[in-house]
Amino acid sequence: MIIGTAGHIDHGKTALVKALTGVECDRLKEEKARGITIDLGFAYLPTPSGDVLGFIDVPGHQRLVHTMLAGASGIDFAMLVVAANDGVKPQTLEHLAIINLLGVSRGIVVITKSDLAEAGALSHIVRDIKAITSNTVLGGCDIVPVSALTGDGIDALRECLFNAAALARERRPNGRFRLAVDRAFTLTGIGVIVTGTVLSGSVKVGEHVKLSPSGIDARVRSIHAQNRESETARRGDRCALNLAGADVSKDAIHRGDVVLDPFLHAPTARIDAVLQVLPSEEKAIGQWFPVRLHHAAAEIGAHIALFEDAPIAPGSAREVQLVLDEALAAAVPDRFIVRDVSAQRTIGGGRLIDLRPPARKRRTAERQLQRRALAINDPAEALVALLDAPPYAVNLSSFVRDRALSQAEMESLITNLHLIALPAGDEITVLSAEHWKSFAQNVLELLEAFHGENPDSQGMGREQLRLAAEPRLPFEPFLTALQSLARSGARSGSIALDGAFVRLSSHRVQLSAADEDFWHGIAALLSGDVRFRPPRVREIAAVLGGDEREVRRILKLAAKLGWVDEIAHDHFFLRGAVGEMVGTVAELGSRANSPYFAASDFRDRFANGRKVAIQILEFFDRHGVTIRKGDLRTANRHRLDLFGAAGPGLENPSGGETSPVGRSGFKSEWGSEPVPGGFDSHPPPPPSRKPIL
Ligand SMILES: Nc1nc2c(ncn2[C@@H]2O[C@H](COP(=O)(O)OP(=O)(O)OP(=O)(O)O)[C@@H](O)[C@H]2O)c(=O)[nH]1
Ligand SMILES: [Mg+2]
Repeated sequence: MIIGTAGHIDHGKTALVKALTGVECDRLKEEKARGITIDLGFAYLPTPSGDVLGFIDVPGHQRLVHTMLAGASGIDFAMLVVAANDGVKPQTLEHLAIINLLGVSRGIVVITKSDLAEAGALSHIVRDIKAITSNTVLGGCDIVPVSALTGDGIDALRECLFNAAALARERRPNGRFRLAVDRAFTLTGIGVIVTGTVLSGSVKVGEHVKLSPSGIDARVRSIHAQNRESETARRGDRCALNLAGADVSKDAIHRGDVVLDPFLHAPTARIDAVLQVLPSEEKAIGQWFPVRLHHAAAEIGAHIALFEDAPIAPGSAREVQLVLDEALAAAVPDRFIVRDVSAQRTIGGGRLIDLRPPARKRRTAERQLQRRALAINDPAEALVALLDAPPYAVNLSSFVRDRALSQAEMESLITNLHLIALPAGDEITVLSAEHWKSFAQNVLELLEAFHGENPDSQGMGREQLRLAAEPRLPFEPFLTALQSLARSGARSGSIALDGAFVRLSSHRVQLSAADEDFWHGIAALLSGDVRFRPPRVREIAAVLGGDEREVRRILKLAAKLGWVDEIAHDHFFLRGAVGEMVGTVAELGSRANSPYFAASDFRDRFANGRKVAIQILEFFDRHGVTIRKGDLRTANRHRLDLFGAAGPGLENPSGGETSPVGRSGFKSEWGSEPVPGGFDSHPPPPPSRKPIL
């Protein structure tokens, strides 16, 4: 358990910690000379049960509230100190307000200097203390008088703290690792040490971490947890980490940085929050109000953006957007405090609810619904509410990252809430079972309507389908969703994918017998060794002895059906050959040291001459398969599957093997299997069914 002092200057906080632990926290020369605390002090006290209590001693000076905040944000238990001979003073109130806003729900009030109390004074002070704490987290807590000078009451107080520690909820190391740095220094022969409180998760010696927001990589060389050498640092421990890494130095690390699991590194400068304004504030908080934002041990300039025009009245709470001067390493639902820009007073504080809010459309009804869901502390409850608000699909990977949840916690969200997970690349998008069902239904209805209106079309363009389908999914999860539907469709006969087109499995475009014969004649001329330099319309007509216009008509029809692609005017390539060439683009574009390739690199693979090679590449440019930069190009991995499927009715019409690189290109595009698959996956899978992640 970490105990933090709080209270007005000179009220005896440091003397109290010394009386309890024997440790003198005021070590700086200036602190000794002036008799005040300037920086945070740390002390430890072993308990009879073998535990260790950590103490953070903070300054009471009104100009050092920012330092008090850096210390107070890592504590579990507050020890609010009031001197018997001085009573309640401004920083007694300000520190109490801060403890309250930080949600430090456990604590005690200690009346110090009881030896200086005049007769009858104690009862007055107790009355005042009850009055100021009544509507705060410390309301109804114990109030104990002590004297650090005579030792009166110290043993009883120590006993109280031991009891509180024993009652403390066991802090399981849940979430991913985060430690808020309050000090960084170098120890001769050891290296860089950072100290701070572990906010979530745990870390072991030897593990890799990142410093955020700087992004510096480090390895944990050794750990001291609660003042003892340890293999692990856990949530709630005060720790010293010895960090090693090429860019790790004392000067590169600052108070306020966060050491974290590399997965969590995603600093942000715009955050939605719930802000509670203190009743002591004289004026309402208006639009774009400038503040100093305190979060964990960090302090950053920020502005408050309101979602409504009316200012926030003192004593009330409102959702706001915090726009920060610099990026911050935060998590939901971390607490924060805001103070005025001249650092004279605390204005209010609250909870962070969304680390990546949109900059625009902040006031829409849709966004309000999302904020209401995001403001829920419990991750499972928040996710359920979020999945029930538009757009009904949530990027679970960023949801769990921004709440610092572990992989196991993410998996149990999917299982316990019976979510449909759509993995795409490194990210997982989820839908509720109910919305997945309506999505699947809607896709079927849209395709049916499309075929009705376009009977001779191969299918609906998948982007057109994506934009029409409800709920609307982002591009990559949408592809995974279609794959899933197509796979389940193989059993229940529903949808099929032909490259960039989607159709009902039952939909077939029929050619007349004569056209079919003619097409087979043409296809034979386009396939085999010549598939990368096939004859043009005129040449085909000459060979087959047919009319050029007829050849063109059949080829245009075949193009509509996705069997061929018109690379240049009157120059048609079989879809399979185009797929193979995309495979080569994928291969050239994934070379580790030179992902950009020249037209000649491409031409050399197919021996089809410079002019044709350039026409093919320009065709790929138009379809977004390649990205052009001057005379060079690279592959656009999001489009590599556009020409993935060969035309129906022809077994491998190109007559060649599909290049293995092309195949792997498609595979990586589709990512892993969706979970669970398809229409007939309802009712939701039993909880025991482990998601494929
Ligand atoms: N008589 C008496 N004096 C005390 C007691 N506790 C502290 N003092 C004296 O009060 C003065 C201030 O004590 P500190 O412990 O430094 O006060 P503080 O709250 O830590 O002050 P800041 O950290 O600067 O806010 C010192 O001169 C102490 O010796 C006490 O119980 N009795
Ligand atoms: Mg002090």
